[in-house]
Amino acid sequence: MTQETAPHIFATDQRSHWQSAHRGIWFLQGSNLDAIPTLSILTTLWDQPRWLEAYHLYDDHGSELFEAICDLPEYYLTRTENGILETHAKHIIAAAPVECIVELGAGYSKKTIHLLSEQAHQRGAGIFAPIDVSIAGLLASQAAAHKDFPQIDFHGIHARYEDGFSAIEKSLPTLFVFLGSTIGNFNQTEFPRFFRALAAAMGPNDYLLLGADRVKPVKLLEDAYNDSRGITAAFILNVFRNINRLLGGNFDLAKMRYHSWFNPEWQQIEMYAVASAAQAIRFPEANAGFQWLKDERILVEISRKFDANRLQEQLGFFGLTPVEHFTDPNQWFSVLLFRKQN
Ligand code: AVI
Repeated sequence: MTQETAPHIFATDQRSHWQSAHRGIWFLQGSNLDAIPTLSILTTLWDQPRWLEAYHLYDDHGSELFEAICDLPEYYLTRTENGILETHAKHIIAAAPVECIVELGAGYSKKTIHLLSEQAHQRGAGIFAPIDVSIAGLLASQAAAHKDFPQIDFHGIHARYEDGFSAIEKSLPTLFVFLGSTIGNFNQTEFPRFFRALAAAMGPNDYLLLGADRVKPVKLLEDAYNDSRGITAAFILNVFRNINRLLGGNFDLAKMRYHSWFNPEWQQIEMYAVASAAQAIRFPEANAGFQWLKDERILVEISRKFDANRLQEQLGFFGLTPVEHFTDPNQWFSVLLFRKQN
């Protein structure tokens, strides 16, 4: 633990709650990111249909598998969004005159480099504050940022999105960046809850840059989530290995298979684990269990696909005004810039 004072990116009444774990990396005192999410897992597995919250997918192995997904030929999302950012970073940074860039769920911040590079070029200085629950990801982006952008101050925020963005000083002109179409993984309850909290945390004239995958021909969508190398299947089924580890469960990965499809009515890819044989699931530590019937599905993740105009209208209800819409030549993906109303 170092004895640094929390920087001015945090609101005055928040500063005393943040401590630095490593130099330039901050965490919220008293928050326990390692708390075992027993209640979430047990509750949703007892729902009908059974389902899981997507964040359980990202243990260390899950995070590695997701990085591998991003490089798959079928998974057009990452390279398409990266191309949009590379082409339009100059315009985005010129349109958003900010001092600070806060990235939500930054991972290794690979795509954000285009924005940092323009910030350094156009303004000669700035602050980069990625928020992530992975300390490894934050340390990697810190090392990269120090090396490539010494003129940009780095403050990594080791926290859940909401704890992180709610602590940012409202008078600091900030661009919040939420890429990768991660909003697509939020369900109908999580989506408004997230935007209500984010909009409330934004100061007047702050900006939001949002990456959103668009509705497109079904074959392209379904191939992106059912790759020929089986990496997506491994990523989705790995959640049960994680649950076994966290809760002492006995899911048998050899007795389940991956199934995904595009649900046209809900405009979302749905990713399931299907029991290929009946399994008596037990969680001895919680004194609980259920019978997972043959062919019964557990919904592990959804990935919603958007209509960019409707999304802009929806965010308008949260006080976010559309500023610009950037897309790729195929119009597969949208990067949307919004401004918080005064
Ligand atoms: C992180 N998220 C935006 C990915 C997606 O495309 O919905 C997660 C993913 N799941 C399977 N493949 C990729």
